[in-house]
Amino acid sequence: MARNKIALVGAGQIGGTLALLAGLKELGDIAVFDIAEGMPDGKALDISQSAPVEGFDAVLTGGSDYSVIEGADVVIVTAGVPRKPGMSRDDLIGINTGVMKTVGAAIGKHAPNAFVIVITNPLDVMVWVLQQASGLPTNKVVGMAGVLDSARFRTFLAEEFKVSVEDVTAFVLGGHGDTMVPLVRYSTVAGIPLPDLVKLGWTTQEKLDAIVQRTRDGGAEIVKLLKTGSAFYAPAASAIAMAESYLKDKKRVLPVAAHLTGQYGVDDLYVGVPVIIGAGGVEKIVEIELNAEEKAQFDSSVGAVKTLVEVVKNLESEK
Ligand code: TXD
Repeated sequence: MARNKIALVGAGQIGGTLALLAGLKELGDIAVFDIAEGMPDGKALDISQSAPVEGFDAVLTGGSDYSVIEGADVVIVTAGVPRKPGMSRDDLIGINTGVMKTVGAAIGKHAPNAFVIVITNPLDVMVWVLQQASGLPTNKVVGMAGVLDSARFRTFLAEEFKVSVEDVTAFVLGGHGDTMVPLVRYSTVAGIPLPDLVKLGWTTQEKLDAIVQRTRDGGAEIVKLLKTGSAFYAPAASAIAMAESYLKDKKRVLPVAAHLTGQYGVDDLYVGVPVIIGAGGVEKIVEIELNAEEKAQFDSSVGAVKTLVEVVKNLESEK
């Protein structure tokens, strides 16, 4: 069986980590693209030299010509500008909209059959722009945010409960950003919902509320510490989990930014919801019941995404 090909558009902090992880997991051959000349070639060469030590087989290529992504099975997009301290994700919108249009068109031309995972911020609107520019079907273009947001939630919960991160499941809905909706009653330790653990005295409601807030601010906490960029290890690991579910047809149920056409009362927007990812891309959007409070939070999150999509549409009409 021929190896799969994973193309990474953007070879910065997340792109480089994606290349290393894809190699270590033997997901396939890896093509790295970036406009910074020489840099993707350098990273590809460096990582290929880790292969004999780590014991994986993958051909790594890098370049600044879109021909390197030709025929890719998966494309992961991190191209653009990251946040600096004090900047909101939305400040990035102007620059990154232009980048998404170029990248989307290139994917449509060179990798029209790929499963595309967008990471560039502001996520929910960037994935919308890229899908339109690419002409790829909506079930093959998704955004990565929920896996990362729920991983952050799981990390903090495991720390609080002093249990393995593996036994903590967490559920996060909505847009990526300050309006994300961590769903406490669908989050568990080995199947026991968090509200029950409060009743059992494992934690208090106050502590749980603080963890939810820390999850919402998870990205900013890291930006503040790093000072020169945003998180990259956990974002890369999260996107790789999505790519792996597609390539291996694992049918994992993961929170991703998916294109909604009426589900959750939302039409033609990308918003974070649980989906099944398999060989068909997004094979099913899972619609869960939300109570009034959750629905209100979800709607306000959707409202924030909608506002940004309007900003992009206005950018267009100003031209
Ligand atoms: O949950 C999430 N979705 C995120 C998103 C979590 C963390 C970071 N998130 C966003 O990912 C972040 O706000 C950025 O928009 C992206 C990429 O973050 P990264 O930390 O990898 O940024 P870098 O290191 O600056 O890398 C971006 C690369 C850099 O090498 C540029 O030269 C390149 O993108 N770049 C381009 N590549 C191709 N084509 C174009 N036009 C282009 N413009 C810049």
